[in-house]
Amino acid sequence: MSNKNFLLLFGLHMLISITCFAQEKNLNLWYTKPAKQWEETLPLGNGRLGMMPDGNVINENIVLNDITLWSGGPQDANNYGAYKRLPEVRQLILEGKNDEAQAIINKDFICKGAGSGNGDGADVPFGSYQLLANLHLKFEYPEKDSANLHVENYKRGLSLKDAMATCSYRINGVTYTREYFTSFGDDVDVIRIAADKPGQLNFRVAIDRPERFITRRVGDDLEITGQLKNGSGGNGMAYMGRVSASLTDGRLTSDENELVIEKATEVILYVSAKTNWHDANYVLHLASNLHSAKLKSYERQKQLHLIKYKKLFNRVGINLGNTSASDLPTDERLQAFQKDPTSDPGLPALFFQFGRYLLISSIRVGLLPPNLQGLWANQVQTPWNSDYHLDLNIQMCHWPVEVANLPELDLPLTEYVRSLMKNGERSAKAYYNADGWIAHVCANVWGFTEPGESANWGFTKVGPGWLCDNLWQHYQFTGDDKYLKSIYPILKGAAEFYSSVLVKDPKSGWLVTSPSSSPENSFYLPNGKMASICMGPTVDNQIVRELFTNTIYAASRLKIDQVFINTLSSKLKQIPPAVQIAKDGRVMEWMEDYKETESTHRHISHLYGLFPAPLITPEDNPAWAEACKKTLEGRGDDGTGWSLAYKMLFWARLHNGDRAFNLFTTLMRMTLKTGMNYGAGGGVYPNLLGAGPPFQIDGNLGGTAAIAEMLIQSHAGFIDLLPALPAAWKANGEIRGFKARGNYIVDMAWSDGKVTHFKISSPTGKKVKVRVNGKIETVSVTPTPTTVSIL
Ligand code: FUC
Repeated sequence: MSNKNFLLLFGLHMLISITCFAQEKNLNLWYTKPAKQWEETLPLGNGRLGMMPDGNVINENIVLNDITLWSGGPQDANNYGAYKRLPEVRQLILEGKNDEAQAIINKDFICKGAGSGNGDGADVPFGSYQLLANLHLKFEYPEKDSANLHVENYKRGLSLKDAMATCSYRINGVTYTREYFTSFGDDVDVIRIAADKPGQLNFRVAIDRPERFITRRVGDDLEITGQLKNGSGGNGMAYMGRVSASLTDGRLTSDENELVIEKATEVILYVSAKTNWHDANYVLHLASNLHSAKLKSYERQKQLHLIKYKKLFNRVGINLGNTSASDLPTDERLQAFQKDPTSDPGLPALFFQFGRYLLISSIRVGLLPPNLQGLWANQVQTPWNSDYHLDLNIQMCHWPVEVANLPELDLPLTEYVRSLMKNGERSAKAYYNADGWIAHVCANVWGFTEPGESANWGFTKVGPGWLCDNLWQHYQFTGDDKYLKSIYPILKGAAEFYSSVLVKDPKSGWLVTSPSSSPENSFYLPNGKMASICMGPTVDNQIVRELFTNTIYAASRLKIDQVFINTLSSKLKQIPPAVQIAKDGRVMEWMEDYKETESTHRHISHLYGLFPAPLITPEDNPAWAEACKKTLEGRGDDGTGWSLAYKMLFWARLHNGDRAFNLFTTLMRMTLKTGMNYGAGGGVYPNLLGAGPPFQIDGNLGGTAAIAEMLIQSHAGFIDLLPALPAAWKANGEIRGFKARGNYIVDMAWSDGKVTHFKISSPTGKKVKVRVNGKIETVSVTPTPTTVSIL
């Protein structure tokens, strides 16, 4: 082909790929009835403030959140003498007396005091993430008796494109509408309530919470204030919320602690809220946010909100095909999907974009990473305190961030991890007399790094290494050396910790962590007793291998710490291989081929090397990949929401798209159950939020990451297009704006299971290897997208 023709073709495909991205249809969740329980309400958030309206016609309840609002307070719960018993514990493990070792851990290697309160820590120093308040809107309609209200055309929904919820209905020929958003503009909650006939709005506004609050009127506004328990008998974090109404007509008065609105046509409610977390001037900031918001028109506020939100949301598009199923109300759609998962390829696309929406809504640069429920909570005692679980959950919440082109949203996690280091050094000394830092399983906004209250879950030490994997992914995707420099002390501190606690296993000669455990799982000793304390669980070996490798790379790239590099390099050679295969062909979870106490346990941490780490790939080690498959077969295809999502990710890395898709179907099982579940039965609520149950956002965000992983991977030294495409998405599809490691942006389209064209750009411009339709090719990449046609 002549150059001219090539250019022509090239230009043509550029044009095709730019113009052919079909608009995503229906990026909406919607329902024909108000929410009956919180798990049906629609989540709004601007990274700090959250709001969940239930859309009730007469008594609307809107749960309000602030991501910083925690009870409890700082504490030092380290048992400083603990490390002195390490030799004894290690010896017992070597003698196969893990149960006796565990008894010592349970006595001396746990935190002092109440710890996490076994997941109910609201009233102890650990604390709990809590709801901010309930905002009540009590409507009156001309027909006095609410039982006789004849409501027509009821509809409520959430637009992912606009980050706005709406609700509309008709009563007696009057159409009422409500619009809600947590403004990315002036950082306040905004609710517009309107009637299409003049003077029809009559309602009262109240605000409260289950405990520790005072409500009062301040001028025309309503104010709620209080201080949560610090867990030691005193006052902890302070908060304030203020509700203000703007009316175009009608009357605003107040009665006791309620705003009373009469005969209005349009009312805008603003809620400004703040806590004193890292903000001594929170009252002032609350007032100034409210003031700025009220100076602007509703339309202007909405415009500001949309501009800021869309800057992030619009970076990525996904189209897996659309059918009429996408027009169904979301709850019905979920049910139809269970009957025929192939009938609605729009649902996985919606779920993917919902995950991106949740990330944008629950993470703001400068604040905290999302907790177990992101930013949404309706209780004072949230499940597991809605804390930061470091043995998988917080990490999973960040897995979609980079590939879904929201890299800045990884930064709060980085800063959070940095903030744990100081206390983590204290815990490293107390329990292990070790250098570096450790944070165990449960962490909070108060810097809790001590072990949990029980050896069988609280003593796991994957935290530092697993968190460093997340930080490393940000570096891998962005290639930002300044960031690498900024995280180096975190990596180094984590590597120092593991380096300090490695001991030589006299049997194998390997260096392994001891004592440790495999997250939340336990095993039978040959004498039939149960234990979880062991040495060298596979996940630790994989984490140490990955962390040391990355830390060595970082130090070499930054040209620092040669002596430390030498130490790590020499230890790295003595770490067990990433995988050891058991007699039954599965990956061994522990150094010994123990039988696990629960064969379908939700945690599968010994496949950490398959995902998120790139230590096991089917290309480089097919035997290990086979062992991973056998392991997954053993664990089965059910579990909590997050466990289902993790299994999807594993199968995607094993290039089995259909298996991942089946798990996705299970993840889409609709439930209304809220009791704590540790086994089978995870899914989603009608509002698409992940159900462990209870609501945990990791199921959403893990599922989002998994959908991406089915379409594009980049961990094995090349960009892999359609590595695990299920039959259900084969016919046609396209993605736009996804990121690959190396700071590439990738668009592609496919038809009949084959990539038809793709486009890769990179601000730095370089050559990259791409596997496309089974063949690896090298593609030159420039800042302007290069379209490669496969036709
Ligand atoms: C771990 C998991 C549970 C739950 C909790 C928050 O304990 O094993 O399933 O996700 O964290």
